[in-house]
Amino acid sequence: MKLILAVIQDQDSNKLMNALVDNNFRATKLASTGGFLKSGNTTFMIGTEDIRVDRAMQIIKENCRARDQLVAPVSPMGGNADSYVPYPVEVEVGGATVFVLPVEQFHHF
Ligand code: 2BA
Repeated sequence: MKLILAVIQDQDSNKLMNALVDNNFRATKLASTGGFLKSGNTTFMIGTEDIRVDRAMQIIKENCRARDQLVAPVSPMGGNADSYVPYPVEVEVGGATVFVLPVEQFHHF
């Protein structure tokens, strides 16, 4: 068994959850925060048999798309003024960032 952890954008979360449930995957949605943008994103926890990992990955790819997001400049007050960027910078936020972990034990009481 594997545990898939997928960090995705909030905008894609309902679509992804519906697609997973339609394909008989069990998933848990967690509210999370990205360390770089410090804004909300969504983390899916999907427990599944090894042979279904590729299908789950395909569904994630089909339902999550990359978007450009603006990073607001952070005030240099109390920080290092040398690295201060006075204008918003655009970064591309995935798609999805996915980890696949082996599951040692699974219990469902
Ligand atoms: P954030 O940390 O808020 O990062 C958002 C986007 O900012 C990233 O998109 C990337 O394009 C950019 N970025 C992140 N760190 C950067 C840096 N040090 N310098 C320049 N640009 C940077 P994604 O790579 O698609 O990541 C989307 C979200 O996935 C991340 O949100 C974070 O919540 C999660 N994530 C990404 N890599 C991870 C990792 N290795 N471990 C845990 N979570 C991760």
